[in-house]
Amino acid sequence: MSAAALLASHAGLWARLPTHPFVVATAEGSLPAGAFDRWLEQDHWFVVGFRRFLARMVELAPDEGARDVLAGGLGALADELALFRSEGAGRGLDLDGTEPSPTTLGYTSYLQAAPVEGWPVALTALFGAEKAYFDAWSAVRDRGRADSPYRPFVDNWSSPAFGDWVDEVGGLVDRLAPAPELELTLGRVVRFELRFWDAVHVGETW
Ligand code: MP5
Repeated sequence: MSAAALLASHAGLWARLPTHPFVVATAEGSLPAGAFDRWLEQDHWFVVGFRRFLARMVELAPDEGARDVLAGGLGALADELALFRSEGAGRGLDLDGTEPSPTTLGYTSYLQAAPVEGWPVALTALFGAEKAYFDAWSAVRDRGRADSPYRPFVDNWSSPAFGDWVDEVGGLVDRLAPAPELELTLGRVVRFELRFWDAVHVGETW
């Protein structure tokens, strides 16, 4: 199942990622500080959950080539968590003292449960989450101001190195046999991504 065909099967939903109000406001520099703080807290929880999912996927990989690709992503997550912690501390946030929101917990729980469905479904979910962030933050970079206070985050998810890694993961997706559940999985992931932006934008609470 080509990664491009999978993305095309949800082109309408996918197009809403780079035009989401949170993403647009981040690019324009008009995002209220409180909304960015909420994103920082919640994305920190996302990455905490995602790292456990990725580690499970390293274990599940069907061959050493695929395992090399996925294991190559783990180091970047340690750097991301360090960036969240230093930026959070600079903004007076106590990240560990917050709770993941219902949407964050729902999304990370969905990802962590995906390996139970097998490698094709779980790999599709992993690819969708990473590709969604690359596309959204690349849009921020393209539209955004060079002096944006969010530059370290923009650079992290729109960098050529991250883009190359997402393409490598897409190359693993290309090797999957087509199956209806892969389209279903990608659709769920993109809807979770949109919900995630909604939740941090409006400030979802329990
Ligand atoms: C990613 C993320 C990218 N950080 N947050 C959400 C809501 N979706 C995708 O994942 P990673 O592991 O930070 O590259």
